Amino acid sequence: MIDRIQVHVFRAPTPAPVATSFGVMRDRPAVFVKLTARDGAWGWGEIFANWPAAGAEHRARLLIEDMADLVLGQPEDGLLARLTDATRIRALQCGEPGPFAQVIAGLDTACADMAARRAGLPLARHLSPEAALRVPVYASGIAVATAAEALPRVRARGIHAAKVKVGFDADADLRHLEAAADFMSDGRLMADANQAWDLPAARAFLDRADTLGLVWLEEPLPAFAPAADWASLAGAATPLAAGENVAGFEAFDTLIASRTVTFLQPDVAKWGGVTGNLAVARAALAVGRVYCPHFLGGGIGLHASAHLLAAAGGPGLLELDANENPLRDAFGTPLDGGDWMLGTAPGLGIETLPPEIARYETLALDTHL
Ligand code: SMN
Ligand code: MG
Repeated sequence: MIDRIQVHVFRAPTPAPVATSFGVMRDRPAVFVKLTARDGAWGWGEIFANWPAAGAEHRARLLIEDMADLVLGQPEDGLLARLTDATRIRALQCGEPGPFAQVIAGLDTACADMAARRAGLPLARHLSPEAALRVPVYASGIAVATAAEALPRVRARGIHAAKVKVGFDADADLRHLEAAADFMSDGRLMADANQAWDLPAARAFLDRADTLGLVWLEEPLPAFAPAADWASLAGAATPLAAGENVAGFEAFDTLIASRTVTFLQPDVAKWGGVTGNLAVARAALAVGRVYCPHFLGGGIGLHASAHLLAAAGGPGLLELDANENPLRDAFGTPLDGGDWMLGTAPGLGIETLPPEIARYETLALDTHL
């Protein structure tokens, strides 16, 4: 039974704002949540906080002030379904299904970490006894205009797969993308439009990029674009990727059944936590799709994404933000060449928040029975 909720909000300055087609991240936020059970067992999770810019502190307060009464005194098992159902009306009344789902995602991850710790197993092995303890990574968070400087640094780290952001200026994007594809010709290159285009613009981009050998083109359309639009792009030589802006089992089932997206990218901190993301991953793999967890945040969510990918299996890649972020790196970046090493510690392998991030803390809240 959950006895205590502790939530910590951090904001680290960033030397290089992360630019996307829809906006710029001017700092690096993170919301880490710890659940403690009556028997003393505990687990960590991460709640999505990248957007809106002021969202991190709001999610921590939403958890403590609007949801804790439905978490404390409840069993850890079945939290995702129970809390999703129990908060449905509150989320509707607040007009905030996203933040509620993101808080629940972090809580579910904490419950999964707790359960694996109780079993004395790494989370990946608790979810799947045969899970590998290393997964391949790709570098992300790179605006295509900066690829000429960023990609050599990525490859010098032994990472030979990278995703660049497009959707800024079509001609300039393609000029930079062609150079990036040439540089990555012996590696793997992906592009992410972050929902920047309508169908004609997406088709025009694909017509010019389809010969570059991209492993995937991510979110060429808004997640809410008609399925027929997604389907009309699916005939291109470049496979499509999406998922970071999809939430709910039904929505993912529909996306997977549409067969328009080859790479499914749910985000463990945005919806579903470990429970939801593992189910989506397995459903995708069962029909020959690929699970590539979306994640661009702090260290707890990244470790959880690595364990999820290892547990799900398949040819997917772990997203590793190439931008400086002390709220990620302080938890360790255990790379061996282009692989992330999970280690054999119980759960996520995270005992306490690294002391070096304390100076970035903006809010700490704590409530218990
Ligand atoms: C992304 C989204 C938001 C901020 C940075 C990067 C991107 C990703 O969609 O896939 O990481
Ligand atoms: Mg993306």
